[in-house]
Amino acid sequence: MLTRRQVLKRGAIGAAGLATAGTFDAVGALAANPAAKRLKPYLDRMPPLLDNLIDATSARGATYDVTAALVKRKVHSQLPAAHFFGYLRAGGPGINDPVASYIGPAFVAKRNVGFKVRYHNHLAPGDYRKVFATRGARGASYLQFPPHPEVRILTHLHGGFVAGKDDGNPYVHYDAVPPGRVQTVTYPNEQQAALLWYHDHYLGDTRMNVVAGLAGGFLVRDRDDTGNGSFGLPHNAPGGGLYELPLAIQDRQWNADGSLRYPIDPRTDNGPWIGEYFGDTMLVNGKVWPFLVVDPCLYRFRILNGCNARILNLSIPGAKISVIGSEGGFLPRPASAKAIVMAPAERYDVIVDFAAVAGKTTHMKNHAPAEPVSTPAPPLIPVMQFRVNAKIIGGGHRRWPGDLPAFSGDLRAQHGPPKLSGGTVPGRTIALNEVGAETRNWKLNLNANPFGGRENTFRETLQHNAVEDWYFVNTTSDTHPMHTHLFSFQVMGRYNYDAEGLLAAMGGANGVGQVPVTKLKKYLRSSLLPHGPEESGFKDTVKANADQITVVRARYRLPSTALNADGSVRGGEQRYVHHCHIVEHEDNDMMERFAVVDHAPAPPQ
Ligand SMILES: [Cu+2]
Repeated sequence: MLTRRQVLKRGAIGAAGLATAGTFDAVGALAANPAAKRLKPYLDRMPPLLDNLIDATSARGATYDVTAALVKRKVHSQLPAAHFFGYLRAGGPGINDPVASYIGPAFVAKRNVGFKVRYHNHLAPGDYRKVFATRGARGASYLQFPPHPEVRILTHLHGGFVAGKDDGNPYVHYDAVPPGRVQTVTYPNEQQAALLWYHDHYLGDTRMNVVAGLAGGFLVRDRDDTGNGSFGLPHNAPGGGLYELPLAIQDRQWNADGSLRYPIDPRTDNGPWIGEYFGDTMLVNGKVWPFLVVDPCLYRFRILNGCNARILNLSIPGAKISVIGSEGGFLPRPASAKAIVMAPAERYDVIVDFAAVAGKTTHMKNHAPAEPVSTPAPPLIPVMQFRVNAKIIGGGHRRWPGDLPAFSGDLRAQHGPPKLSGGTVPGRTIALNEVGAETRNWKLNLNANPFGGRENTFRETLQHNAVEDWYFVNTTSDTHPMHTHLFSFQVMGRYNYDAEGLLAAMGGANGVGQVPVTKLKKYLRSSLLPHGPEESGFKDTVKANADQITVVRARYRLPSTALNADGSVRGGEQRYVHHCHIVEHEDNDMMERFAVVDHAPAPPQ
């Protein structure tokens, strides 16, 4: 399977090819896909996902079993049921349950209550062909697969503060989990309340495994965020209304037979490859363009951008929106917002007030994000419908929450400005490169070093407990959502810079390598621009925009499961990766290894 990643390039069908779909229709571009046009929106109820939980809040040390298997699900009432990959739990929806969502069970964890999970791979050879049965103008896309494509998986807890061996990353588990095998992990949950998610991370096939359905939610609760109305937050009443709901948003394409459509480059012969996957329908919690009946009061939506590549810009006309949290937990203070721009894997914790639209219908919409965000995605505006009751009938309230819990561990306040703005915090550059865009030799990497095979030893070596700034230097023409495993960070801000000048001076065959931070100074074209108000908390995924250097600050802490009794790093080092979360990019080498050790040299300055 690995040869697929190593051999393939995306060819000429790049981002621009998808955006101007006219020349691409023979192999399944958006314009050539009639299935979406026939689908009537807002026919299907949004699955709340709360009926498929693994409550792990009380059983310290318990073990839960989750099985990845071929499932049959129906994503829209006008489409037949079709095959997906699903994570299943005992007592949850079965293999053949058209009503259920393909999204996996949501774990509910409690801070400092650890547990184990066994992820079983029950996917069989040939299951790719059952999911990706695209019949395009040039035949079936499954002809691109080898005759017996084995489905390997590797489950990563995104946002999880875990030891390297429990992380589910290709630095530790390069060969992933073959069919019939089990991945056993320990989640200590030594972290603040937040919405995490688990999803596949098998290098080279992540984009297929995720688009096929291998993802689920993971909610951490703590003293501040009990889920029972702490801080006046909307919550789910037992037997009553549901006021705290996950919204997992994903774009997908479909064939008329209800099966997934993944447009392909016809010139490849060992698996479908495109530069970015953009859908022409939007799903929330596993249903296409669903509706949700709401009361005219406050809701708490835990929004996940679960798309492979699409950057969302979400708004709800008539409703008042306030962002209270991001990937790492609550913000220091709520941030009111007209729209929320979310790249793949970003999560926002949002309060929405429907009072002003009582008795009416409103919609969540997705408009093209404004600059400096840059994305080749074709437009896809409708997301979901809200049918607002005239009166509150489920026990909800309209009392806007007051102060959020005290914000702790603020690295921004404690350590001053970044080095390039006169500060003293050590910095490290991570250069984002795209070489030969729109050509057959298209390739991506970080720091001029493609992730490559297991023989690649290039990595960032980080000292346990050190505080550092990372400078994501984007030399490409698009926004990339950069995601760090293990640690969450604070966004310090962004500098505009002269990308062409930097490329001309320091670019090689693989783009720009790891430049000492101080060498970036002469290319800056602005002072440090402030981060958005919704970026004021801790995050694990940040939008690194084109023509900008995005600075984030982190402390490289490790969980107890990665430390010896004397506080030293277990095994001498703990291994992780960081990468772009456009899944097609992550599969195409835009990923880098890092290790946390007891004593590391300072980064090049
Ligand atoms: Cu990317």
